[in-house]
Amino acid sequence: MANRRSFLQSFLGLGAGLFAAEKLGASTSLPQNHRDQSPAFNVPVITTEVGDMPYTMDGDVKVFHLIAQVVRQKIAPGKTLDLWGFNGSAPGPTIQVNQGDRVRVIFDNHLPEPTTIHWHGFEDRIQYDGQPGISQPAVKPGGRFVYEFDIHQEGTYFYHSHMAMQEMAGMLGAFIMHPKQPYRPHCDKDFVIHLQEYAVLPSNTVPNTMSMEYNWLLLNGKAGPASTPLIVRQGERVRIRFVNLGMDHHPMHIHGNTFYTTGTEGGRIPESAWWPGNTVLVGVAQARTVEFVAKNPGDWMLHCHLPHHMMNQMSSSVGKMTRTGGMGAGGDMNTGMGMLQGTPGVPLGEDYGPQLGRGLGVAGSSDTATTNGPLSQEKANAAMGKMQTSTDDAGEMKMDEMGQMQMDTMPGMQMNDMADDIAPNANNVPNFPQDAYMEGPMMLMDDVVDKPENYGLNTGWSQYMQGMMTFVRVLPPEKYDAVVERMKRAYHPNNPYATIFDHA
Ligand SMILES: [Cu+2]
Repeated sequence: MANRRSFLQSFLGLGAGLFAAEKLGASTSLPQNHRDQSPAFNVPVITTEVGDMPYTMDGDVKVFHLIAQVVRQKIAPGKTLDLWGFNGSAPGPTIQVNQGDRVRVIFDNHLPEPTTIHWHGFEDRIQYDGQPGISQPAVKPGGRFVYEFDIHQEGTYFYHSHMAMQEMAGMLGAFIMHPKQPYRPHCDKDFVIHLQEYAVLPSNTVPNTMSMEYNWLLLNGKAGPASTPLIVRQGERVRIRFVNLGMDHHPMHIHGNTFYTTGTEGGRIPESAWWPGNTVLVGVAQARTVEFVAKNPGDWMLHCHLPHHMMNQMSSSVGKMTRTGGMGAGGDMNTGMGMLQGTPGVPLGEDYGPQLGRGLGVAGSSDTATTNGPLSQEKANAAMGKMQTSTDDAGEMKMDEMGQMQMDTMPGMQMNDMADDIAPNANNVPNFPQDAYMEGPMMLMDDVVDKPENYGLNTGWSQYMQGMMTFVRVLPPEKYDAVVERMKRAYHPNNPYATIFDHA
């Protein structure tokens, strides 16, 4: 009881200004197996990768300092992007407050153009709604605007730039309002997952916000296998809040469990109206909250079920027609990635003729069909060179260079034994290749993406995790303790879920 009381005190902000430091620390002593009998209480949400925004107290006002800025962010091994985000990450860190709080957000614009922040779903005064030119002047570069709210709602809300293209460059974050009357039944773990997509041309670090097609699909700013699994103790009741502030809809699917949808971007759904499923469609500008009791042990996949959203760096090297002459394998970069050009300038207009998918070739040409055949080291190297590109950053390996390297000399990365993976007659089989587009499964990157949350996964798991894919790891007590012990050591002794953001 003492643990729970001190937890509540710190969580409710009775220790002024200590919220960020203490609330998660207390979560390490969450009681187990108390769901039905014990009273419900709020637990802070966990936003893997991006974490929480700290605050200070000014009297009884919680004060957050929100900074819009350029952020350099590693989204996958070998892939670093220049995004626009908040306080060092895109999405920005999560803001957590309680129903009844008075909240001030001091917003500074460190971007080179005007912006405003919209508070998505807030029922509050119009002057703090963040519509540039309508409810407030746009905040110019170097400028500041102070937002102030009386929190009377509960649920999963968002903050984001109200400039559409800036939003697509990463300017979004979660704003969680914890209810005065805690939700029942009590949840032991409460996660936030942002769903995002970027279109990034090869050798580029900047997303094309004009694109309607995407080749990088992210959970909390990371693509699989760099995404971070949700660590859960067997028997816990788990809440996951999916947030979608992108251009696509995402049917989020969990293996091995049935969840109930218990909330939307408008707050809690009455229990009589919850609906069961294993997939929930999270539309643009929506939140969907799901809950389930994690009773089945295992490393259960949690992923968007759109097939193209389970891939990284998608290219038109899929399908039989990429291996034969006679038909283009995709538009050039400009057309395939949706950059306006030509007459009449419509990316997929009739003036471009029939094409398949998006191309990764040289601008103005079609993709070159590649031949299939026995997998020599040279072929593997060539395929590597095309798969990913990266930046000119010192210290970061360019994928082109990697393509020239012997795989076995690259620390942590190995090519699979592909000779075993491709059938000798593969070229004669209709529809080949589909997921063998790397001339074999993806690279084995277990070591490259190693982190405490991945401890104990089956060797080779990273070859089959891409895009919007991660795990809910439902761990029996001993295994759970072993993983959490490693998280404590890596992040914070009292705060195992305080993930340290991996910038670049
Ligand atoms: Cu999706």
